[in-house]
Amino acid sequence: MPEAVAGHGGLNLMRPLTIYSLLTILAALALSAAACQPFLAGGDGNGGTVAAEVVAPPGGLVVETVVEGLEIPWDLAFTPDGRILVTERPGRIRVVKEGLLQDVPYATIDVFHRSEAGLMGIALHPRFADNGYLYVCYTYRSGRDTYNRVARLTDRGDHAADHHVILDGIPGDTRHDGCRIRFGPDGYLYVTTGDATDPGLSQDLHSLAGKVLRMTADGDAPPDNPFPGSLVFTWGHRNPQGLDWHPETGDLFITEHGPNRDDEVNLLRPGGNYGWPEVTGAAGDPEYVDSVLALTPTVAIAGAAFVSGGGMPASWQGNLVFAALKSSHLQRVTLEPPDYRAAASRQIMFQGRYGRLRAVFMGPDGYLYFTTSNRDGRGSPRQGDDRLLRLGLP
Ligand SMILES: [Ca+2]
Repeated sequence: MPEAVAGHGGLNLMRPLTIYSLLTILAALALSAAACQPFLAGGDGNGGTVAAEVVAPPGGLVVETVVEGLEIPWDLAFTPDGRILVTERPGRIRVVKEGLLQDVPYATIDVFHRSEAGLMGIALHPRFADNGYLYVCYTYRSGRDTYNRVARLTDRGDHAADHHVILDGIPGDTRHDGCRIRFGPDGYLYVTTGDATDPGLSQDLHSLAGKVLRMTADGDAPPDNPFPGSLVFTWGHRNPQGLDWHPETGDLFITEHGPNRDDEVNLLRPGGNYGWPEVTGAAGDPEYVDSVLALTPTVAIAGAAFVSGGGMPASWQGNLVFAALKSSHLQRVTLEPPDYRAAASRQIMFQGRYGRLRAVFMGPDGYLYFTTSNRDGRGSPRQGDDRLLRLGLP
């Protein structure tokens, strides 16, 4: 017998069924509405109203497992001679040679591995083929204090040696350590730093925390940095962990973890203040730079890369792909021509299929590489985790 008003305590099979049916109908309505209305308007620079379309794994593309059995792979680098270097957060650089993950680490680094902290970014010097220089960013302890640093290593074939610190004393903590590092088209090294859970530091131009830093390969300030003599390129960041340049325009974009709202994709303008902790997303305050895209609810936005290469479809070229840790997906953002500075549409892919995803990297072979992060203490490890995966045309 149906019950008009649900009471507590009574055994009633009808009620859950009814609610379930109602939810099913609502979900179906939502799906059909989404299908009829593919995307909200983009390109108005309002930083975050572009709706995401959840799509099945893209037709024609395949995902291959490159290697498995990694532990919290955080970042990747491809050497000119075909090796893949993978940082593992506990403090190892692993090497994939001729498709095989070598048992012996390429390098072991003494890091402070706790919660989100540890060994993170890796980048090769633009003239790596000549000088063998590679750079890493990691967390360390000094007394009772926690910091991050950038160090240079030298390739010795099967291993790396000559650990040389180029910048240290970046405020750190067990969370919000930034540490994505990349050499730009201008030959300078860009380093993201987090607020080290002290948000006020992001608004302090004398602190290295909550910034994107720009430096020479020796850790010095380039002559054309926006604040003379300072490494600071942009400020007011919370915890940026993705960084790449648009293949056509050369614009630098970052992804940045928001608090309980507004994960951000930002286009960096030299000297720009991106607002944290005063504002988030696209606040419309002239003192701060609005985000290109803001995601609420947050997805825990992580690594990011622009697509450019023959292993990916023509329609994907110039799209920004980023990984989501918490929401366990890849997201593809199409930017609005002709200047590619506003989001036009976005798609969510592989929802939940591989678990938490962290690094995204455009391989020199034209395929898009990404990594799982299910062994980081916040996921559910599956067989083979963590994995390095490759997405592309068959
Ligand atoms: Ca911001």
